[in-house]
Amino acid sequence: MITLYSEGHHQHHGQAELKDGQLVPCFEKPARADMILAQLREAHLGAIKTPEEVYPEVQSHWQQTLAKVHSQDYIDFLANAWREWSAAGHQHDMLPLAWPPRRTTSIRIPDSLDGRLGYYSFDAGAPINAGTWPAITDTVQVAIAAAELLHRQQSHVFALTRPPGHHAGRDYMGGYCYFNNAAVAAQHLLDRGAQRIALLDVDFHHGNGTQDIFYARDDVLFQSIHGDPRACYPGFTGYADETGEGPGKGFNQNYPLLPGSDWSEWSQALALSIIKINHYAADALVLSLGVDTFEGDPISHFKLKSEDYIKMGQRIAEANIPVVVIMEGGYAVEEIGLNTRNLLIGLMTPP
Ligand code: OKP
Ligand code: ZN
Repeated sequence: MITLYSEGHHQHHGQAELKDGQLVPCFEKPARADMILAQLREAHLGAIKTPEEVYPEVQSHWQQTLAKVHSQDYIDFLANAWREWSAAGHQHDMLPLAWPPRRTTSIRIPDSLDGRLGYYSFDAGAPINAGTWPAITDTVQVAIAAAELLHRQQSHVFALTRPPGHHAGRDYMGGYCYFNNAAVAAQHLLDRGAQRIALLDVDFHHGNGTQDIFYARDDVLFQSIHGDPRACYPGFTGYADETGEGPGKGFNQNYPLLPGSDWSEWSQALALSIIKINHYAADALVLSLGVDTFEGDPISHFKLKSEDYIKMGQRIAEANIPVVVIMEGGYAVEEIGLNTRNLLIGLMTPP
C-alpha cells in the first residue's frame, strides 16, 4: 500500500472553536496527521510519497478537477480571503459571524469580507489563517494523486489528507472542512474513465457536504454511517429518508445510529452499505475515513475500540474493489495513529 502525504498541512492551524458556548483550542490540529504518519512508518505499511513524486502533472491539473466539485467564486474567495483580511489589519483567525436565515427572499453575495464569510460557510467551525490556502491546496493534490495512483496500478492507496473535507459543499466550508478531498478524488477517478464510484463515509459526523455535491448524480453512490442528526453535529442532514433526487434518486443512503452505538450496531450498518455498494458494481471505492467513531474521541459519541478498525478494514476489503482512503476526522490524538493503522492493516489482510 502506498501513502500520499504532503507537509503543507502544517501551515493550517486554527486558534479556537466554539464548544458548549466557550472558545476552546481547535481539536483539528497538525499533530493529528503527524501521529498517523509516525504509526505508518513504525508499522512499515509501505512507501510514503508526495503528490509530485507519483503524479508530476498534478501541479498543473488540480485546479481543473477542483473546479468540477467547487464553484469558481468559492475557490476565489478562499484564495484571496487571508490577503483581504490581513490588509484590513487583522492578524488573528477569520471566523464568520452572520448567516442568511430561512425565507431570505434573495440571497446576494455581500461585498464585505464578513458578509462573504457568512455566505460561503454553514458554521463558525472553519477558521481561516495565513496558512489555510497553502494547506488546503496541498491536501487536495494529495487526494488527486492518490486517485491517480489507484487508477494506474494500486488496489489500495491512502491519502493522508488534512484538514478534512466531507462537510464542505460546492460553495461552502464548515466543520473544519474547506475543500471536499473525497469528492475531488471521486471526480478524478470519473475523469479517468470510471463509470461508477462508491463513496463510503465512516466518519462519526454526517458527510453533509459530500451528500450535497452528489445528491442529484448517479455516477457516485454515497453511503454514510454517522451519529443520528437528531442528536449529533451537524444535525440538519443525515436522515435515512434522504435518498437522492432527480437522476440521483436511490444513489444516496444514510445510516444514522444513536449516540453510544458500538461495533455490534455499527457493523450492521456497514453490512447494509456494503450490500448497496456490491449491487452498484462500482469501479472503485472512495472511503472517507474518520476514526472519530473511537470510544475515546473527545467530540464524538460512538464506542468503537481500536481492534474494531481491523475488522472494519477487513469487511470493506471483502467488497473486493480498489479502495482509495481519504482521511477525515479523529480527535483522540494519542490513538488516531493506531486506529488508522489498524484500518489499513485490515484492508490489506482480508480474513
Ligand atoms: C469534523 B469531522 C460538537 C462540536 C462539533 C465540529 C465538528 C466537526 C467534525 N460539540 N464541532 O466530521 O470529523
Ligand atoms: Zn467527524
